[in-house]
Amino acid sequence: MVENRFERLLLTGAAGGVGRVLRETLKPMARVLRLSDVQSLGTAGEGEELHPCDLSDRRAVDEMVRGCDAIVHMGGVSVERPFEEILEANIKGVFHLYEAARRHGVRRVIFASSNHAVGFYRQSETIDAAMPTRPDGYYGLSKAYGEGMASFYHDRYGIETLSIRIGSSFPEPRDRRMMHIWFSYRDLTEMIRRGLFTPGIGHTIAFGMSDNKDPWWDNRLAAHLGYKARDTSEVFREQIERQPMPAADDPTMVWQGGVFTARGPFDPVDAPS
Ligand code: 15L
Repeated sequence: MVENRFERLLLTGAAGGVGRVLRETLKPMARVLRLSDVQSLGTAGEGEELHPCDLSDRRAVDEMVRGCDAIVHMGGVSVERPFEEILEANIKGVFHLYEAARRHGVRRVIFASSNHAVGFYRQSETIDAAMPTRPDGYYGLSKAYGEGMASFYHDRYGIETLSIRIGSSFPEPRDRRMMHIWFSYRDLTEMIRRGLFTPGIGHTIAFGMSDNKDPWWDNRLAAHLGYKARDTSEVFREQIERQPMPAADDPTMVWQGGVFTARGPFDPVDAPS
C-alpha cells in the first residue's frame, strides 16, 4: 500500500460523534482536511478548512467537493427517522455527492454504510458482503441505496469506493449486542486508511468491526484491504455482563440491527386513520 498524503481530503459529517474523532485521526492523511457538516464545526485548526453544507442542496454539495482529491462521507442522518428526513440527507445527499465527485474528478470515496443495511438478519446467522441486504428501516434502506450508488459510479465512471458497514462505533460497547459489532475509533480509522490508500478496490463492502469474539460477519470479500483490527470488545465483557439479561425475544437479542428493527411506523400527523 503506497501511502501518499492527499492534497485536500473532504470529511463530511465532521461535527457528528464519529466525525469529531476522525477530524483528528485523518489529519496525517492530507495536507488540508476540509470539514463539512450542517451543524457548527467551531473554528478551523491548523491544516483544516471549514465548509458548512446541507447535503440536500445540490449546488452546495458541488461547491463542497470542488478541489478535493478524496472524500470520507460520514454525513447524513445516522439513526432511524421518518422517510422524508432520510430522503433529503441520505438519498438525495448521496446522489449529490457522487455527482459532484464525478464532475470534479474525485477518484476515491469512503462511504459510511451501516450494519442497518443488513439489520434484519438474525444474530444466529453469519453473513458476508455477497448476501442480499436486509434493511431494518428507512435509514438502513438509505445505506443499501448508497452502496448501490457507489457500485454504479464505479461501473459507470470508475470512481472507487469502500463502503463500510459500520457496527457500533462508540468509545465502548453499551450492551450485549454491541459486544459482537463494536468498532473502536482506532480500528475505524485504520479501515478508512486502508480504503483510501489500497490500490484497485473497485467497490468494496467491508463490515466495520474490531476483533470481537463471536462475530456475525465474515470479511473475507474485503481481505484485499489487508485490514487487521487491533482492538476487541472482550475488555468490556465483565462490565457488560453485569447488565440484566434482556428477554430472549427482545430485538436486541434476536436481530443484528437490534432496536432499529422495532422503530416506526411514522404516521404523518395529518394521515387519515
Ligand atoms: C448506526 O448505524 C448508527 O449510526 C449508530 O448511532 C448506532 O446506532 C449503530 O448503528 C448501531 O447499530 O449500534
